[in-house]
This record gives sequence, structure tokens and C-alpha cells, in this order.
Amino acid sequence: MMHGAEIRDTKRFTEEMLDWVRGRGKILIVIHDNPDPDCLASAMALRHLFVMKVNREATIAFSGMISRSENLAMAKELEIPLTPMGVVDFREFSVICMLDTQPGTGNNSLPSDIRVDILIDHHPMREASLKCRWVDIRDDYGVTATILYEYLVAQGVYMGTKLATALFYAIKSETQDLGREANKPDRDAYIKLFPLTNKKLLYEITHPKLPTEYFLMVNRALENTKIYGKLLITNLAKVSFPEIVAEMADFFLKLEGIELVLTMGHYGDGMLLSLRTIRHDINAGVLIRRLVEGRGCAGGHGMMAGGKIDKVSSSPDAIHEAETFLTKRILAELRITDAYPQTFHDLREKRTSGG
Ligand SMILES: [Mn+2]
Repeated sequence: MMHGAEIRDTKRFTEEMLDWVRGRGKILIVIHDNPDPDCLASAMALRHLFVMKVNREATIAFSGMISRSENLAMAKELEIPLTPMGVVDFREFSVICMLDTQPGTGNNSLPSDIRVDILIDHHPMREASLKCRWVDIRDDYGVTATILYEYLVAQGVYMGTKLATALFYAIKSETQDLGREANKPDRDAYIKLFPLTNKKLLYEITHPKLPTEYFLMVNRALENTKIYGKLLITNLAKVSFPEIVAEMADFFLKLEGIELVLTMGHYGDGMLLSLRTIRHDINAGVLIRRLVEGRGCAGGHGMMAGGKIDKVSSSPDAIHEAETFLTKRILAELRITDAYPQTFHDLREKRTSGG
């Protein structure tokens, strides 16, 4: 078992883990729902490590959907083989790996009675995770893909241009070019990987065409935005792509004067939430768990977090109730009392009236 900074002998850990895997049957790699570049690249790297070191092709399973255009381009351009979790027969596999998420967090769809053997993640350690056979959780890393990059280096495994591009893009997007929650290992990996990437593919991934739906969502988000001083809240109501909620949170954090953003959108049987902050006295992961307490699940790091309120019907009333409830909670948490929000409509009025 290895976790935290105390024992960081990547070579020995991977050696022993690979030895253990070698004596076993089929390998399954589970990533989180609605996969992002970090878990996609991590899965690609772990799969490659198994191909090169134990001569076995692992199955990568996911739930939900890939909807962000950049992520779709990544999966397509880099030819990442993905299997929907629904068609996976877990009994066929003797090695189960989980990446960029942990058992019981609520953002992965591995049934709770399936044991995880190999767990690699950069989110804060959960109690239940200690039960896994091979645990490598480094919550001081900005990206899980950096850990996998270190595995390949420690094992002297050759990285093709597609894998290098995937790992590089994972670090680039998750840390916003090393500006957000990146530490030295992430910076080192980013710099080492850059020369190995395919710049044309990288361009295709970072500059995809966006669907009309994206712009309609931007419009709806603008219409539903409420600004409480340095806090911005927006309700996207019913969304057709789950990832748009996080995307809009990143988008609105760009607004001048804004330090904290909470976005929400109804998807499936609940309300998805995303929280972003540039403030160092607020931990987004801790704050979002308080927001959903008793009504859902959430997780995240210092500057970015996500969550879900369970069992919210898609009726406008239910969606509005969820918004009111979340707004009340976040205003109370941040001790914002003078709670008369401004809208973009107000801001426009102010401009045209010269105020
Ligand atoms: Mn991650």
C-alpha cells in the first residue's frame, strides 16, 4: 500500500503491482462518470502499461457520456477504446482498477459490491479506499495523469505520440495550463511531455467546433445569472449534456470581480452542481459537501468541485426549489446577508443609463 507523500517509491510500487497483476486474468479499468481528459488519459496510460509489461489488453469502462466537444475530440482523435459499463460482466474480470475517482464517491458507476484492487487517484483519501489492495492516492498532485506518467517513466515504458498527447492534454486542461492546483510533479510531466505531443492533434482537441446547443446554453446561463457581490450563481435548468454545468462554471469565473461561481443544471434524476473559486481561504470541496449535505453527494479539491442533488424532478418548480435551497445554503455558508442579487439585465441597464 502506498499513499500520501510518505512512501513514494513509484518504481517499487509499480513493480510489485505488475507482478501481482501478472498472475491473474482479465483486467478492467473503471473511470468516473462523464469522463474528463484526466481519467481518459490515465486509463489510456494504465492500459498501455499493462500491454507493455504484462502483455494483456485491459478493458476501459465508463458510465454517463462524453459531451464536452474537446473531450469528444480527444477520445476520437486519440482512439481511446471505451466500453460502456452497462455491457460489462464484472465476474469476467479478476483485476479491477479505478482511476481518478474512489469507491463510494457517487461519481462512478461501479456497483458497490465489486471490490477494487488497484486504486489510483488525486482526490482526498476516503476511509473505504484503504480496503483496496493497491492504493496510490496523491492528493498533492493536480492531475491523476501525472501519477500514471510517472509509472511509465519508472517502468521505462515507451510512450507513443498519441499517449503523450493524451497525458499532456489532461494536465493542460485539468490545471488550466498549470495555473490551477498544479504542483511540481505536474509541471515536470507537462514539460517532459510537450515535445512528444502531436501539435496537429492537440490543435484539433483544443479548438473543436461547438454545437449550437452550447451557445444556447451560454445564452440561458446569462439570462439566469444572479450576482451576490463576488459570488455568481447560475441555473442552467434542464441540460442535455452533463459536462456543460462545469464548463459554464469555468466560463463565469472569468468575469471581472467574481471570485466564486456556483452553477447547476438538471440532468437525469437530479441536479448537477459545479463550484469554482479563486479564493484561497475557501476550499471548494469542503464547501460543496456542505451545500448538498443530506440531499446528495459531492467531492472535489481546493479550487474546483462538483456534486449532485438526488431525486429532483425535471419540473420547473422542482428545479427552482433546488436553486432556492442551494442559494440559501451558500449565502449562509459565506455569511452573505445583504442578499439582493444583480442580474446581467441590471448590469446592462446600468450601462445604458450611464450609471
Ligand atoms: Mn482528475
